[in-house]
Amino acid sequence: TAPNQPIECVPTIVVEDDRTGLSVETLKRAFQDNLFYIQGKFAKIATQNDYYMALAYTVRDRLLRRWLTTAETYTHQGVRTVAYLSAEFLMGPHLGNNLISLGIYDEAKQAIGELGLDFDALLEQEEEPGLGNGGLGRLAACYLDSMATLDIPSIGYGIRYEFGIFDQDIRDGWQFEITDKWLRYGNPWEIARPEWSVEVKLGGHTETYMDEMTSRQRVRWVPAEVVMGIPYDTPILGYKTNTATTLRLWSAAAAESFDFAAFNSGDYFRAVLQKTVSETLTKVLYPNDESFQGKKLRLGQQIFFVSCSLQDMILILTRQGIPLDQFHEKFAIQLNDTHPAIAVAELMRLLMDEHAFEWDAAWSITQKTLAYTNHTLLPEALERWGLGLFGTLLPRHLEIIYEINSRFLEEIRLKFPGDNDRLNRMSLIDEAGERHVRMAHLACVGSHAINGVAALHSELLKQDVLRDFYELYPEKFSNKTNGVTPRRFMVLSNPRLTKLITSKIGDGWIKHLDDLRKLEAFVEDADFRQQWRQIKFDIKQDLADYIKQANGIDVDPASLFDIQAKRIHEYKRQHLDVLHIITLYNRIKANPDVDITPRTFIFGGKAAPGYYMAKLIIKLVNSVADVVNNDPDVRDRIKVVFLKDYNVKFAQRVYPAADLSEQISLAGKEASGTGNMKFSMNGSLTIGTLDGANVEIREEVGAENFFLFGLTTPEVYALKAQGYNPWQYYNSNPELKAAIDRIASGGFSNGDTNLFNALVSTLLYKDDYLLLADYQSYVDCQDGVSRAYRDQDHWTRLSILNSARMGKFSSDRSIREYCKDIWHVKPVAIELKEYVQAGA
Ligand code: AZC
Ligand code: PLP
Repeated sequence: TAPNQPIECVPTIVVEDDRTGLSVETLKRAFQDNLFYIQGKFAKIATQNDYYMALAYTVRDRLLRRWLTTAETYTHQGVRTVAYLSAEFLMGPHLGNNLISLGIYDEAKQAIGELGLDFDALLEQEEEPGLGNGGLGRLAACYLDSMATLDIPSIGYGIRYEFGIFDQDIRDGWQFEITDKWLRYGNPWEIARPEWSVEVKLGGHTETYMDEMTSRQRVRWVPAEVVMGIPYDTPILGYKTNTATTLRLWSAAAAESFDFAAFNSGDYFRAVLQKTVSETLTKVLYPNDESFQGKKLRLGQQIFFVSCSLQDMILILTRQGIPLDQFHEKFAIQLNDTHPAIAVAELMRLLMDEHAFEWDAAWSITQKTLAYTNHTLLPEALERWGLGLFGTLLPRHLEIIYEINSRFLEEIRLKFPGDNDRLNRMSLIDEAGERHVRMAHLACVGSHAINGVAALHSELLKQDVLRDFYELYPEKFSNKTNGVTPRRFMVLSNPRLTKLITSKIGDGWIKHLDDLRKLEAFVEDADFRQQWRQIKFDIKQDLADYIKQANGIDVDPASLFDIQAKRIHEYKRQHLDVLHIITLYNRIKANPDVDITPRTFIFGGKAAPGYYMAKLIIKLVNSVADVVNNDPDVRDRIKVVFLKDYNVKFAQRVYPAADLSEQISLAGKEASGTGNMKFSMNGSLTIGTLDGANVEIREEVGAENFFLFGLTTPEVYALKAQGYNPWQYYNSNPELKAAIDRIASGGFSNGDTNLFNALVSTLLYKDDYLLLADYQSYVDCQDGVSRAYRDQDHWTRLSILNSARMGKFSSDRSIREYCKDIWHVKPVAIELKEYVQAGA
């Protein structure tokens, strides 16, 4: 052979790349490397957080090729993309979820174990990004997971709050709020992209000028303030796919160039201090769930993230050389409630004032691009901004809204001549009292699609809150029942059940949740039922250990775990649950030997800091707990536990441990609920009203497998119309009266008859949420639950059937429906590229 020919007999040495390799050995090496070179620590001085960070970076490295390939593919192909605009993304911890999506959970666990560290403790170490209040923000997070998993080109746009939802402590039974310093030790999942910053204007005035190029009058906005938006990107990896999409959150910073005058005039100090004002814009999440507070800072947050996001989309197209008249072909924008509804006016402004579009062209693009999801029927949650405040902060947007309104009212006049009431009802401006902009109306007019989040809710929108809009634009309306991701809420949070299910039906269900139906074939298999029951018991034991450590209360894992975990709100009726507990307690006090199915009542949930009644409900739960848990007559048959600080981490712990899920809102008030789905998937039975998605859950699992009680929505309307009188129920129902009396007479407040007075009198004199009307039906239904639980084998059958029939409630199904009916976006498969030459 010639001397320069390669000699074949030298074996190839394969070295797995430390940033991409997935074997246990490579993960160990990469982990140690990151500990040393990224965290700058070695074993002797490393903290738990250093180890967490080292593992997080090890995982992030493995996401990056997928992420960059996804971004490059989308850019290169100019794909149609979903932009999900939401003021809240309640993501929960990333580490475990990314390990599951990458398919290396077990390998990582082994690697960390072999290094002598506690893997679960590292997962626990992650400070969750709590950038949301509850259901609405968590839904946005589930949707990102499903869009990535289904290979849908998508980007989530939101706000990078420095402080997310407060941490809740309980002191003397009362809620105590603590700031959520989630960024304190750094966030390994995000990458700042200051080079893609944009500027947002606020305040000031507008003026007209002659545009030389087009010889037309145009409007110029001269702002009083300019704030810079810096994007921070987090990869969202789909489950076992190459697609990794992006969550892009905006952080506010001072726009230096703007205060140039102050700098030049020598007022350097004032100019620098001024910076801190801009930065407050994204300082903190408003902690109100479903109650509107017309604060200027909040409107500032809304325009800030909406303007940043729209400008970003325009830049993305511009960089690709795509003309803006194709904006609606390239982006489908979903407005998650009205928080981003200012997008209607902002997109118009950007197109007209900054890109020289004429009104009609801009309006056509705007309407074709935007779609609006409504998440609540509660009147107190509907956003309406006083014109004074609105015009001061957004003078140009107000002009645009007036123009949209005048054209819109003209349209109504044509369709409904002479109907002045209708004009007043539908106007974007509420003229009664202090004038307001109605954001839901703006969203309806500016969007091509409007949807509710469960079948009942979507119907009620059409009949009630948005009835006029439905009559005008019936074709815009549809329903998209919510869903939740089984990756986080089953695979990650319930590994034991996942393993059992997979051993029977394979793992296809994780991406095709309808496959869970195959479990029905095993319901009559006694051995399978035994395994199912044992797993539930073990998980309950773990929760019991947690309760012991967190609250110092001993609970019996064999007792019925009855859980209500969600934001505290009167419409959700945690206090109805409490009335039932007191009723059982009264029965025991009347006859200590009464036959009672042992139960552990577990509550979790935060109250909005300014919502007194919700805080009083928390105090009541804790006060009842103190009395019931310590009364020797009770003999441990009932226990009451309030677990503090309900968040995503906590949710993942409690859903799998429930026997009974409490979904007891007044019919017609809960738009959908998503907690209801998470409980049920994990084999919990539901006691619930015909509200929100409960209706559909019951349809799926079968009426015989669901504990139904309470008034229906039409009955609620009828009862209110006829003049509801809570006293009637109180006076005619001895158990109800006894329960309320025990609270009123100081039975849970050491004789203090004042403490719960506000709560008692609200129930007796108002009772907007009809607790008294639903009480008997609820207690009877609970008695049925207690009887059913005594037949453990039968209960297990129902539990299995509940899981098996939850396929509909995967967020994958919801996202497919949005794609098909609203977004018209198709999946794009990602083929992985090599960016790094191995061994080069
Ligand atoms: C919630 C609804 O109350 C809840 O029923 C629903 O499941 C969830 O949205 C997701 O759609 N709404 C909110 O959290 N907040 C607002 C302002 O509607
Ligand atoms: N908060 C957290 C942390 C959650 O995980 C969920 C679950 O969906 C919710 C709130 C919403 O709960 P619900 O649908 O019961 O209101």
